[in-house]
Amino acid sequence: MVGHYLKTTALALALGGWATGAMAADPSLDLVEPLAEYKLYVAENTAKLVEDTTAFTDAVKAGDVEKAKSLFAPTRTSYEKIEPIAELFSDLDVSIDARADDYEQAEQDPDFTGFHRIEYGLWEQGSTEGLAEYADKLLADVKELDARINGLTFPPEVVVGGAAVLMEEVAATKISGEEDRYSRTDLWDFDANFEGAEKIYELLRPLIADDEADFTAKVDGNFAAVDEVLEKYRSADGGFVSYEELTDTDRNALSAKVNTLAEDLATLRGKLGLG
Ligand SMILES: [Cu+2]
Repeated sequence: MVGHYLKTTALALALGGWATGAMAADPSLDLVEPLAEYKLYVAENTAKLVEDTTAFTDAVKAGDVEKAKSLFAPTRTSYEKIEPIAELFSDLDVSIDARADDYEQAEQDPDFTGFHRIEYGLWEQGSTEGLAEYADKLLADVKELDARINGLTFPPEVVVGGAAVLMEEVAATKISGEEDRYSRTDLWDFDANFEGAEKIYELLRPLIADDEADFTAKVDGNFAAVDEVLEKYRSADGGFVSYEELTDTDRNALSAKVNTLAEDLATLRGKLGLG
């Protein structure tokens, strides 16, 4: 019954936008409110992304390598927080956040753009030479993303599924340190990815807490365990030390917890009656 009710609500959402949620008899069973709140969270992050990317690309264009390097990781966090729903803007995800391996000529490929292209220039080449066009493109792309969010429909199954998919990606590929390979700022991204996935979980948690107490206790515990590992690697400025400092023991611990989180979060859709 609960499942059926939620499915109906989800369908109404997908078909009719936000207003239909007002029909809900029991607001605690309603996905509309958490999804609306999640949309706000995303919008806050894209607004911050525009602000931070403006400062970052200004530094790149001013030729200030050190300043640009110092702004790289913190600028990315607001993007990494909304990565669970990146499939809703996959074209921009490619131009903003793709890796060199996605291109035939890797770093030399003219189509390789975005944060990681600039990261390559700053760390591998130690220069901002030739980066101005990538800076302009990156800023235009994040502005486009920010402008799109308001008009974007957030299908509940994508939001709920996205948290699990992102945890899977962290466990399968990001854990190898492939994302920020030139700057070694991967721990910043991990932290933001966990925060973004946890945000979704926390917004939905009240809907299942009564019926699934063992499940929520387990997921809560695994998020806390991940946090505990990451906290060991905090730097004095509130950021994170280089990914190279992560010990094998901690890498394995992280990997195990993230795998479990991915598996557990993958069952959330079913628990919420989303097919
Ligand atoms: Cu990313």
